[in-house]
Amino acid sequence: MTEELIYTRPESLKEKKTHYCPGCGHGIIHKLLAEVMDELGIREEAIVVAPVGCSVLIYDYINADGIEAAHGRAPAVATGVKRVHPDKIVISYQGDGDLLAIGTGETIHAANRGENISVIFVNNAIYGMTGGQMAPTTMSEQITKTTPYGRDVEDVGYPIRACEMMNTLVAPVYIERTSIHDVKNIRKTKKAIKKALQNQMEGKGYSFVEILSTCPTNWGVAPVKAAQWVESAMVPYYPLGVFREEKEKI
Ligand SMILES: Cc1ncc(C[n+]2csc(CCOP(=O)(O)OP(=O)(O)O)c2C)c(N)n1
Ligand code: SF4
Repeated sequence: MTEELIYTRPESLKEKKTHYCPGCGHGIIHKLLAEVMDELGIREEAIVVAPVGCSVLIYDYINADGIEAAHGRAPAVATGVKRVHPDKIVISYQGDGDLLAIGTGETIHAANRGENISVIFVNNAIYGMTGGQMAPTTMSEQITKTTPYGRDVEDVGYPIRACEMMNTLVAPVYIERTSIHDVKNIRKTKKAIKKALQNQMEGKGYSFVEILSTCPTNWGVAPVKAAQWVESAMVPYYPLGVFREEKEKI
């Protein structure tokens, strides 16, 4: 009997034991990013901007150059890196606390300037790293450490839909929301990441991929339940799909 090797670790992914919790979406998304980098042959051209949050250690996993930004400042750092090194492929990888709380200003203005960068936004509806506080994307009535009776939208506002907000801007060329709650959607997510990187390689401009993800630990559920909750609670409020595929004509 001959044995066929059907899976190998992408070259762009380091051989490193994961620090992520079981069922965390970050590990899946890192692997997709690494696979896409291999497929596009850009491992040596890529510069990954690490956020503050659980994925701060992305530079321990992705086998490419990287730079760490202060909390929320990844789009500003990515802008600087890309402008100094226009031939590099600059990827800003951020969570919801990073991108949509402390970094909202940087996020909107980098998108509005149409920087030729690719932003991967991991929306797990909570602050993972710091122990599960409410994020801007926390769902209505969702229990977190800072909303023990559920998110009261009258008190703290409604969860922010990042893609819809981005879609009000003229400059972005590509805006899509995907999810990693099942295999079909993991595959779609990979395609979206690829498109965002290809756009940059072709000099098209700013691409934004929001990925609905899981944080079983801070949601207080097992991994399978976490994936089900993404589908049943998050997807209806955060609809999946392409919001923009090319620059809006004005
Ligand atoms: C200016 C600043 N404010 C707050 C913090 C504390 N802090 C570190 S990570 C984090 C939350 C990160 O959550 P998110 O971006 O959603 O990423 P996740 O851990 O869920 O992947 C916070 C509030 C900080 N490091 N710097
Ligand atoms: S706390 Fe949440 S986001 Fe952080 S590693 Fe664990 S599951 Fe992932």
